[in-house]
Amino acid sequence: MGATVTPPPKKVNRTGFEILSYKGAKTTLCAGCGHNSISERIVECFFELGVPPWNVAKFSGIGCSSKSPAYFLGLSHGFNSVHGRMPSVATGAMLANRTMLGIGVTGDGDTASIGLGQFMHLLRRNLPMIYIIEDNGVYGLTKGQFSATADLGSKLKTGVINDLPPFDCCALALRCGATFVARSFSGDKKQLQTIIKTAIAHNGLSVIDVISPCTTFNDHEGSTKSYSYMKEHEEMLHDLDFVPFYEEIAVDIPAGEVMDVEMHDGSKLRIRKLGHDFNPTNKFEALVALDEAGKKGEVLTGVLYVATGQPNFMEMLNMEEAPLATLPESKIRPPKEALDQMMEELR
Ligand SMILES: Cc1ncc(C[n+]2csc(CCOP(=O)(O)OP(=O)(O)O)c2C)c(N)n1
Ligand code: SF4
Ligand SMILES: [Mg+2]
Repeated sequence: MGATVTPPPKKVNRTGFEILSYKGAKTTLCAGCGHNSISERIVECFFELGVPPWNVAKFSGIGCSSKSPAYFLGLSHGFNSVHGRMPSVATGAMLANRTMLGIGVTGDGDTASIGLGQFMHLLRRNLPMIYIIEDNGVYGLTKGQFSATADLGSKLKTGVINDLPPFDCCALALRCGATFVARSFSGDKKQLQTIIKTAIAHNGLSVIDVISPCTTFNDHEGSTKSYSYMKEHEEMLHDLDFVPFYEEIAVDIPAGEVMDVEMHDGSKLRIRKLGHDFNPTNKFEALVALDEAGKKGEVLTGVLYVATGQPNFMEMLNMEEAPLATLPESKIRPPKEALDQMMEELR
């Protein structure tokens, strides 16, 4: 008889789940599409932080990007809504059950073209959810027309040049009230992971604009959303680390080089200066930095703004902690006397 081989123990997270519990269906997106890398980062972040997948609600609109939620967190709740209308669906769902951790994944077309009005109202409400824009500058699903985030002068494969100025979703998010605003690149595994983990810990709206090249329609010479353009023009604001609340690491850090931002749950976003003297708690600095980078054709990545301690939409509305569907009749129906009094007043 041969010796029995014991398989290595399966890696589980702090809540006892394997990474398999965080995966979704096999992707149907094109090979090399940036959106696939973002799905992989979402899987890793939720697994590593030990978030139970059934406590997560996924939302999307229409587009290649909006198909992504099928490819991560297969055990979570999900709603694939109408083109550009994800914010209102997500707002309703999150109000109905504020115990859920909400994550929306959408495209630049879904957000900045048809969905711009919905996006702006989401921003001013500080709804506690993560809102990821998979930004490739085109409508990938409908064969690569320019979207409203396409840069001035960017060229399509057909040779057509974009002659309209872009909407910068991060600048909009800063101006209209989001309390965590970041930009990253689908090809930067570590930075994107840290940003998503921080967004998971943030109590408010987190907008993450991820430059996510479309290999089929917008990854050529002349495009400003291609892998090669990003490699040459990405300008990192800082080096980032995320320390979860359950894992405090004591490291000796020379004063002045590092800034820790304490998140709602006690986790820390650790920000180490690179070349820039930049304070991500100052919204005005972020807007100026974006404007200056835009003029030079650079793409600034990192955490542009973080404001902790601001009331989120549910707190402003003084909503019940419990999901609305679980409330007893005594809490959702006015008593008979109140109805009688109302009728009396209408007489
Ligand atoms: C109301 C409506 N208008 C137009 C369309 C056609 N349409 C489907 S996806 C899409 C754009 C998708 O672009 P984006 O959100 O950037 O996602 P990507 O495919 O680039 O990831 C459009 C215009 C639609 N499905 N519904
Ligand atoms: S068309 Fe573009 S955005 Fe859509 S899956 Fe293919 S590479 Fe990705
Ligand atoms: Mg797009």
